[in-house]
Amino acid sequence: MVNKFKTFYRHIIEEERKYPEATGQLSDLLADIALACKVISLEVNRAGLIDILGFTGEENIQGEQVKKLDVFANDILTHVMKQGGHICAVCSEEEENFIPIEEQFTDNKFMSNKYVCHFDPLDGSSNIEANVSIGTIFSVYKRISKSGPGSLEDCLQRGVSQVAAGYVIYGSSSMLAYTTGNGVHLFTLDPSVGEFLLSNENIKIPKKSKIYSVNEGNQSKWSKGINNFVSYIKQNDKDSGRPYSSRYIGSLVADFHRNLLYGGVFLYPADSKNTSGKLRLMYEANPLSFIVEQAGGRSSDGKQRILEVTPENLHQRTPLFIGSEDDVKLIEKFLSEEK
Ligand code: AHM
Ligand code: MG
Repeated sequence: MVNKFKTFYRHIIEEERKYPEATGQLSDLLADIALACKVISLEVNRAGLIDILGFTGEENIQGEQVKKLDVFANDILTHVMKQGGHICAVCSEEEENFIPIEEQFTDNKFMSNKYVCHFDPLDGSSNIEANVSIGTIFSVYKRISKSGPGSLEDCLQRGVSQVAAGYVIYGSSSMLAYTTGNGVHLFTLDPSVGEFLLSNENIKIPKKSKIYSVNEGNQSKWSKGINNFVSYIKQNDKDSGRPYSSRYIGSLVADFHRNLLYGGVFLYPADSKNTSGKLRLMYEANPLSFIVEQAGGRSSDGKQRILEVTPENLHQRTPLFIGSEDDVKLIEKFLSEEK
């Protein structure tokens, strides 16, 4: 009963108290992100009612059309981050370059801007008009440089250096999942009190699953290894739990969230058209990989652990195989045998 009524903020404060050297800044920063996501959740829920849907006519730097809600989500997250005073740079999937942020003085107190945040402000936005679940993905790193506004070096760190990561799914209810490296915890937004309330602590993803999530329309462009894996899991063999069921929403946060809870493997491989895959290392793959590993799962680009990939640019893409440990290992095996 006690745990059933714990707010996100109380949870992160209690987590932070386990570390005597903690200053409380990370808790404040995560609370700021949650606040921005509550506002986004409200707008997403109202999207069908007000004239906010539709294209702005602009393209993001990936060459895709940007919708108004993407712009809104990006603006609110950036604004809240700048205001909070804890970060030296914001990186967003919607912005070509990172936004450096100056140190601030608040109430005559110097705020050390020791963190960097990365956001995919509204992932799966092609689904907005169909009322399909979409989400915000975030991750937090400690800065490398000593002071002043952040640098590219601060922003381009390997996923293993994340100090926090999470996502908010805007679905039949809005839910927030996060990790600070001490398990994955899930909260449900109660709109009447305006708080994310703890719903599951220490989520563990099943080790093996019966679900695969992939855009099968790309099959003719896949490598032999991916084709062999997908053919294999569709075969009938009761002992090894085949065939698997296919579940693909086309909204990464929604596909990932379902697989986290039920077990499953999500694949977005490289193919003959997208030779580095489609998804972004810094905004999508790294935060979800931190979460899946904290939940006992696995994440790989087919050759190595996603979290160990050294990034070269903020918008770099990566193949992604993520989910239940045994299934990701099986994909890696099929890929290693294709040569
Ligand atoms: P985006 O909305 O940030 O561009 O995200 C990319 C989306 C993911 O949510 C989803 O997993 C994937 O693109 C689906 O791609 P596809 O339509 O090629 O299957
Ligand atoms: Mg995205």
